[in-house]
Amino acid sequence: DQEIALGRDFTTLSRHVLSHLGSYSADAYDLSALMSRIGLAGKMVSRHLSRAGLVEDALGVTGEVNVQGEAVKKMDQYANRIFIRAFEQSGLVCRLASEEMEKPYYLPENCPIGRYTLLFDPIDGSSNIDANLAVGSIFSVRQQEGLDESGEALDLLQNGHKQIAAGYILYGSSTMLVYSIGKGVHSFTLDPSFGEFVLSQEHVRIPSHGPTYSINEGNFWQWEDNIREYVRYIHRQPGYSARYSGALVADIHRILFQGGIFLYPGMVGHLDGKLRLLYESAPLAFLVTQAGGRATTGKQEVLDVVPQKLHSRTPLFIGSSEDVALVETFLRGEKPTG
Ligand code: P6P
Repeated sequence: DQEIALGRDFTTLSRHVLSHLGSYSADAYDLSALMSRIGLAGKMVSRHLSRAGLVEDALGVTGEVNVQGEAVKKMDQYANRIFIRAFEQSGLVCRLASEEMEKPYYLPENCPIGRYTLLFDPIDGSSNIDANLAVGSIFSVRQQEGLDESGEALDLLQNGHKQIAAGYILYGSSTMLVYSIGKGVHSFTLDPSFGEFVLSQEHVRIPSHGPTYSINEGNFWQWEDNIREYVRYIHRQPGYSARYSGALVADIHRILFQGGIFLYPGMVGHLDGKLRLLYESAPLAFLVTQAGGRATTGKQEVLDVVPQKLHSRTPLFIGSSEDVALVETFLRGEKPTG
């Protein structure tokens, strides 16, 4: 009723973070302010995407390859700049690392040590934009350790348990922000009528099994044989549906809420697969694990992987615990019993 709606409308992102941290310490306020800046960036990316086809300099509607290629790059770079601008003069984040930047970007006014580092993929699945399909942003927050005078950001080359917060923004039929600060997974929906992310679900739990398997079967002959055996097995099982959107965030969102598994295996010539660890697989592994699911590279838990480089890739098998366990059975060269 009205009271419930009022309560929900006033559970904004920043207030939710504070309430879940259960304290009003400086750290809690910083993290709360950081999350609301991420929400601000998400609102701005969402607005730009919704006008992409109309705003001349965003996406060429002519569809010529060079314009589209350039336009998609423009959108990726535009979204990248939005995230950077969101943290200028914030005092919170000294360093940003993203798929769009070879080297980390430093905010001099917040450095030499501005507490946090934001790792992000500003637009994940950007090839979907000119098809007007869902895309997402993925973010991960880590504590900056040391002054990073070399600019090599070596303190980022640590495992995913170092993440303080992680989540994504899904620009779909509605714009949703799903995040965790290590105290469960919570989802917010952008209410465009007053431009706020409003709490839609607390303590999201992924089902232990689900009907969706999400993999690009166009790569069938590039996979190792155990993965082909797994997919042939799934084809013979009743009750599975193949869903693959080309945008990781959209596929993971479906699986987080309905159960199932997303797979991006290694391939011939790309044994580490395609997805980046620090700002794609690790934040999503943090989130799915917090919701009671699992994420593995096939050899180890994604959260345990120590990257060699900022843009290291890993294979990714992520989703419902039972469905991840089934893939692991095939990866061991075994067949499921029963
Ligand atoms: P493929 C988008 O380029 C992306 O990084 C993810 O969002 C998506 O899941 C994957 O790559 C799609 O890759 O090789 O299946 O087109």
